[in-house]
Amino acid sequence: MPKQPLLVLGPLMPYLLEELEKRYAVEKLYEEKDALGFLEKNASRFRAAVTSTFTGLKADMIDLLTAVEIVSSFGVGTDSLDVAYAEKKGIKVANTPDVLNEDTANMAIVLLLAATRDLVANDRFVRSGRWARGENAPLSLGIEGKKVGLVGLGRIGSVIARKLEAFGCDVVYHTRNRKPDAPYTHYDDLVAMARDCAALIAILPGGAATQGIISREVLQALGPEGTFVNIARGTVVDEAALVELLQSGELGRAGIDVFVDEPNVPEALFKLDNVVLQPHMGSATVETRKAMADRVVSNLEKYFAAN
Ligand code: 8YV
Repeated sequence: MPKQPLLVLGPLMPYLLEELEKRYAVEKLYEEKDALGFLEKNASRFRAAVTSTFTGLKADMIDLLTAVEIVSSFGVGTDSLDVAYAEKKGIKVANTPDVLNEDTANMAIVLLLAATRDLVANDRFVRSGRWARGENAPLSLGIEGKKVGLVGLGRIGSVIARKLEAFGCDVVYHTRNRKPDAPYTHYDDLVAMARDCAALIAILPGGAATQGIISREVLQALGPEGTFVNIARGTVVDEAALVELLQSGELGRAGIDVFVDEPNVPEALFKLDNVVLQPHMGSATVETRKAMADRVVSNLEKYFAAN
């Protein structure tokens, strides 16, 4: 049987590409000099395509994928994928949920602990020789018994909540609608939750509906003793306010894995000791990225087995 043609829209990790090439006749759109011309001539040959949260899937691309029935995306986030338009065009969009929950949740916990314990600043303190010269690092903050607010309580948020309980934290959450099965206190009002909490963790989807939901007012309510952690999307927070309030100390500390214009990070953050920065590493472990890749493949396999 000739292999099913498969269109890959953007660069993928080598393991995933190898697994796809074992099963499909892979063609890489991003290597075509004239992608538009290529699609005009060849789109009718492709029933399936692969993309990622990084490459995305916009309406203009969907219009060019004239014969595509399924797009399998690497990543759980769909904010860069026009899922509604694709489904309107009868195209199924599949992502990679669940397999990244634990490692992404661990990144939230790592950033919370690293920020509250000034881990990176104290590492620099030692490397600078200041400790050896007799200086002492300032005391940092504990999280035991503290109220920690989750902005979002989906698959990853629920795993973070479970891990926070193991650290003796009092978990509360804010979502548009209360989750009847959630054993935690729900806050309708995000500012009120920030005021009551020692730390806020953003773990909600990106996109227009959540744009800037963590506003200047929310960050100010969290305050000089508060810590903000973001492993969701840069767009969910007012990034300019975040930078200003960390500089002025009106917001105590932050641990940030995602930014509005990745990989470009506001340089003002580089000089600050009260912020821990990561290059969007939430799911970036060998184990989890392999599991995500396997999920991209199994999404396609399941589709073709049934169609
Ligand atoms: C992605 C992520 O893997 O899954 C998501 O939504 O943000 C990450 O896990 C990363 O963006 C690579 O595309």
